[in-house]
Amino acid sequence: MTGRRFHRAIVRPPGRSFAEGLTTAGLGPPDLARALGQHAAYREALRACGLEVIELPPDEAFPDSAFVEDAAVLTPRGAVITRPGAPSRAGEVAAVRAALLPYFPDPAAILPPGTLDGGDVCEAGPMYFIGISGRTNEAGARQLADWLEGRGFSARLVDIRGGSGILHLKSGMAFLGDGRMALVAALRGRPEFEGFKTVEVPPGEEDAANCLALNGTRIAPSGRPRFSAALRSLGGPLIEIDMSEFRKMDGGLSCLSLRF
Ligand code: CIR
Repeated sequence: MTGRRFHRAIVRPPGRSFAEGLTTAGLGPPDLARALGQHAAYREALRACGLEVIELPPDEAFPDSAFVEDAAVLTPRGAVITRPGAPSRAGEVAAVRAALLPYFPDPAAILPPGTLDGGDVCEAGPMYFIGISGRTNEAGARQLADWLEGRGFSARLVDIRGGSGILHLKSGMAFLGDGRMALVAALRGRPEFEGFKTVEVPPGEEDAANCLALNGTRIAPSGRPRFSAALRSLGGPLIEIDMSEFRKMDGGLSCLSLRF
C-alpha cells in the first residue's frame, strides 16, 4: 500500500466530562471505563502501525477533547490550527497547538470568519478533500484550500450540507491508499471523487467509513463484518477495534488522533 509514512500520533483519552460532549447519535451515554479501555486498544493499534503515541492528559474542561483530530490539520509541509465550528470546542485548540509546537514550530491558523474542523479534511496523497459542513464553513474551507495550494497540494471542496446525514466529511469517507476511497452511499457518485476507486461502505455499517490506513495497516471498527470483509479482500493487515463508546458521541477512529 503506497502513501504517506506516519511516525507519530497525538491522542488524548476522554475525561470524566466525556458524556457531556456534543452528540446526535441517540445511543445513550457513554461508559467512561469502557471508553478508556477502547482508547487503550486504539493506542495499541497505532503502535502496531509503527507510530510513536504522544498522550496528552484528559481535559475535563472540554468534554469533546478526546477528538483531537478536529483541532489541527497536519501535512508533510506544515500544520494548520483549526477554528472549530462548535463554540463549546473552540478552546480545545490551545493545548493541541502547544503539543504540536515541538514538531511544527510555525503553524498557520484558520481565522475568523472561517471555521474548520479537522474531521472535515481528508488527505488523499497530494490531494485534500475539504468538507463544507455544519462545522466547517466556506470561508474556513477556502482558507485551508488556499494554504494547501500555496504549498503545492491540490484541494477539492465537498459540500455535505443538506441531507447527507454526515457530521464531518470523514464520517462518511476515508482514503485507503492506492487511489482508493471508502465511501458511504450518500457520497458515492459525487464528481469530486472522480478518478478514485471506491470501496462501498454497506448500508447499516456507515460508521465504518471512518477507518484508518496507516503505514500499510488498516484499522476499522469491530462489528461491521461486511465492510471488514471488503477491506480484507484488498490484502494487508486489518486491526478491528470496538468503538461503541466513542460512537455514542458521534466519534470514530480518525477523530481520536492527529497523525504525522
Ligand atoms: C463533536 O460533535 O464534535 C464530537 N462529539 C464528535 C467529533 C467527532 N470528530 C470527528 O469526526 N473528527
